[in-house]
Amino acid sequence: MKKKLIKDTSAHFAKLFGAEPESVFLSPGRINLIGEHVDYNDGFVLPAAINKYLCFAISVHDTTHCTLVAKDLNEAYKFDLNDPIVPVEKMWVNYILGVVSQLKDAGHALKGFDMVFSSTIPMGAGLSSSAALECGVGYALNDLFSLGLTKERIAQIGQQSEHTFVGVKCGIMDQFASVFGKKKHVVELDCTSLGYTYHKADFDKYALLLIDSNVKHTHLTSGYNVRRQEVEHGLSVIKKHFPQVNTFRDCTMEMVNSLEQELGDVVLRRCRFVVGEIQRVREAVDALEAENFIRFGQLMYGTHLGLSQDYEVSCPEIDFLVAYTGNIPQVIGSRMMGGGFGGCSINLVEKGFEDALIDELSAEYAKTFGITLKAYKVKIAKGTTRYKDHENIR
Ligand code: GAF
Repeated sequence: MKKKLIKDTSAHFAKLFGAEPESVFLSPGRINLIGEHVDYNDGFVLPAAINKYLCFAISVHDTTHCTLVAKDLNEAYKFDLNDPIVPVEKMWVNYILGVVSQLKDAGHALKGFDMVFSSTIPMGAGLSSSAALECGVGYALNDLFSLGLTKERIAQIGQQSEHTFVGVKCGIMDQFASVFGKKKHVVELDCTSLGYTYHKADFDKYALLLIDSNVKHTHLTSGYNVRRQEVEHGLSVIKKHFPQVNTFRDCTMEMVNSLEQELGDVVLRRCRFVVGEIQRVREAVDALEAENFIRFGQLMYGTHLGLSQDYEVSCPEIDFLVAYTGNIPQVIGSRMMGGGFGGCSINLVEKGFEDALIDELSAEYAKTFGITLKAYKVKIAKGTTRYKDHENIR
């Protein structure tokens, strides 16, 4: 699948530009085991890069012209590096321009380039195709023009691109996972210091299975930014009463509950979720280290409950998919994953039972919602990289 993606992207490049691409880069999507909506709340997260990729075929040249081609959309966009770089109407272009504009503003010397990209990451499924796009472009330009950026900086540039050119005030998790992914490992990321630890993602007799609800989410219209405002307000109230608190990780549930009146029902529940989720990730890491997968799975269900009832970022379709697995003994953990309002659930399922689960869920889901679901058996993969062997693939 990866080789086919590289082959097809390179062939498309050759067809359009009359020569093979000089370089090929791969940038993966991500999953997140636990730690949802806490990356922008100074929490800890446990994501991993997966074997679904955006592939970039690129050649640079001695002009200031750039041509971007989104193969899957059959769309192209041209710009000149000497012109002011501002957001445009085509959303996919903005993820890229946001990166280029930051590099330009930082005084990096860029040259013109032609780029074709294509993807095996399903769009709108909560697998962070946008972070893969931003980080893939940042990584490729850093490599091609020897800009000397660290991987951390590339992730931050990706995040910033989303803030300024797309308008989603996302945290750093997706970009970090895409760039720092390691085969067969999850990344425990401290979202305050950006310190990280890899843990073996070996769930013994359990496999990771993503169930795509086929309910498309877009964070912009879905209230992601509203959640951020709500918790920022909540934290400012907590800090006023508890001066020892700097971030949510300093808060206890008792502190939050003591401010019920002033926070009001909605903000109270948002803050409760955040405090609980930060705690759950700590426990989940311990459970993973102790190979207590049953406990890990219970924590996943706990996260889902909080996301659904307190943070209110789930949807009836995903709630159904998660609740249904509660009656299936071969599933030990399930929850909505990512920003929410649609997308995928992530499940820990006994190996060998995945297909039976997919069949059963598909039938029940179609009966209830009239929607066909998709399932992805993902593997944990390496982060953004230059693909060295592309010439041998064709
Ligand atoms: C989206 C965001 F982009 C991430 O930063 C993160 O907040 C996630 O939603 C929720 O955990 O994917």
